Amino acid sequence: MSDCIFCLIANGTIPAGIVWQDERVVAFRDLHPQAPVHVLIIPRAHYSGLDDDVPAEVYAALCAAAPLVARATGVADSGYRLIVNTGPDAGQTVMHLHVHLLGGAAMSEGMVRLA
Ligand code: DGP
Repeated sequence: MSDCIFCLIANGTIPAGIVWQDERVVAFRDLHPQAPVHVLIIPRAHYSGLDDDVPAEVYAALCAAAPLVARATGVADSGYRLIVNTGPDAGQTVMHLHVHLLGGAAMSEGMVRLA
């Protein structure tokens, strides 16, 4: 989608701190980090969120990317948390499916809330 900020990041039009990518998935640093390591993992293809008939292979690619992104950002051994905000009550602000990967410090309750 031409007006989707994450599509523009995925296709290189808008710069972002990309930490890992392959043919299906791009991972980049969140603009407003909630943890020492806060990366967004997105599919290159546009889906607005979990309710957008996302093919199973897209979920597989996102999940498979997570440990590789964790390794690339140095949190694979210390641990990390994955979060998918869905809809207004969860505080989803960008309507392009994305997985938050958080790590780099012991989790506190505050790090769970990403609204
Ligand atoms: P969510 O609340 O789950 O929709 O999270 C969206 C996240 O996207 C939020 O933590 C901030 C981040 N974000 C929004 N715009 C940009 C951007 O232009 N660049 C980057 N790197 N992150 C962005």
